[in-house]
Amino acid sequence: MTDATTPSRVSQKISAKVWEENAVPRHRIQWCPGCGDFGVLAGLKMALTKLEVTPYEVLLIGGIGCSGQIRNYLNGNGFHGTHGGALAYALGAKMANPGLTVIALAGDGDTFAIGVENFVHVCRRDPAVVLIIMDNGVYGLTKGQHSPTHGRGMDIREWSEEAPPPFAPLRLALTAGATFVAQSFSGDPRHAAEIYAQALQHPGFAVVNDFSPCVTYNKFNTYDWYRERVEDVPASHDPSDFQAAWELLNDFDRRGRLPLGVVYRHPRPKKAHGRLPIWPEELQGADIRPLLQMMR
Ligand SMILES: Cc1ncc(C[n+]2csc(CCOP(=O)(O)OP(=O)(O)O)c2C)c(N)n1
Ligand code: SF4
Repeated sequence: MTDATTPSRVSQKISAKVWEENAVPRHRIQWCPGCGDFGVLAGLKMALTKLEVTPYEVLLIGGIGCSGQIRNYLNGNGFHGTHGGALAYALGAKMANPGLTVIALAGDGDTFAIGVENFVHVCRRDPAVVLIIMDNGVYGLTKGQHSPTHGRGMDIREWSEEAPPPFAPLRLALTAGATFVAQSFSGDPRHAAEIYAQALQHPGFAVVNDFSPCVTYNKFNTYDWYRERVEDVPASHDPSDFQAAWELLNDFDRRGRLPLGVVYRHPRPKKAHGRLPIWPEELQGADIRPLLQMMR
C-alpha cells in the first residue's frame, strides 16, 4: 500500500476462505449451472490467494451483465457500475487511491460495445488496473443477443450485415496501447489463475480476455468447442516484442487456433502509475460530505 490513509499490508498467509466471507454464499449464486463465469471466479480467488492480497486492499468493479455479478461473489471492496462504465470507475478509483488493487470485471458486450471508448482510452492511459473480460459472444443477462465477439469460429460465408465479423479483443488492446495483453479460458481455472496473477503484478493496464462460455444462449462456442481450439502461447514466444505478439496472433488466426497465455507485456521499467495524473495530496483533507449529502 502506498497511501498513508490505508492500512499496511498484512503478511500472514491468506486462505481462499477470506474471499468468501461477506460474499453471497455459493448456493445463492445467480449464474446458470455450468456458466463459464464460475471458472473466472475460481481463478481469481486462486490468484488473489496466491499473491496474498487481502480483501481490504482490493476494489472490485463490476459492469452490468451476468459477468458483473462476480463482484458480489467475492469478499473485498466492491462497486457495481453502469453497463459499459466499469473501466471509467476503475480509472477514477486508481487516480484517487493508487494504493488500491483495482480489478474491473466486465462482459464482452459491456467492454466492446457500449464501453468500447472507455476501453480504448484506458488502454492509452495505461493505469495499473486489471480488466478481466468474461467473453461469451452474447449478451447473457438480456437473453442472448449477439455481442461484438459473436461469430467467433463461424464460417466466413455466414457473416452478413446482421452478423458482421467478430471483434478481435487482443488486436484492439494491442493497437490501442495496452501494456499487458493476455487470454485465458474458464474451462481451465488453474491456468487462468496464473494469468490473473501476472496481470495483477503488472505495473500498467492489464487486459485478460477470458473465454467464458454462456451455456444457455451460446450453443456454438461451447466448452468442447474451445477445448478443441485453444493452444498455449509457445514458451519460445517473447511477449516483450510487440511485432512478435502481432505475428503470433496472425499465426494462430491462420491455423484457426486461439492463444492462451500472455501475448504481450511491455518491457518498460517499473514506474508504478508514472503515466497517470494522481491526486492523493489534493484529496487528502478534502471534505466530501457535502457532495455525498447532495447525492442522497
Ligand atoms: C446503458 C445500458 N444499456 C443497456 C442495458 C441493458 N443491458 C443490461 S446487461 C446488457 C448486456 C450484457 O452483456 P455482456 O456485457 O456481454 O455481459 P454478460 O451478461 O454476457 O455477462 C445490456 C445490454 C443497460 N443495463 N444499460
Ligand atoms: S445466461 Fe449465460 S452468461 Fe448468464 S449466467 Fe447463464 S450461462 Fe452465464
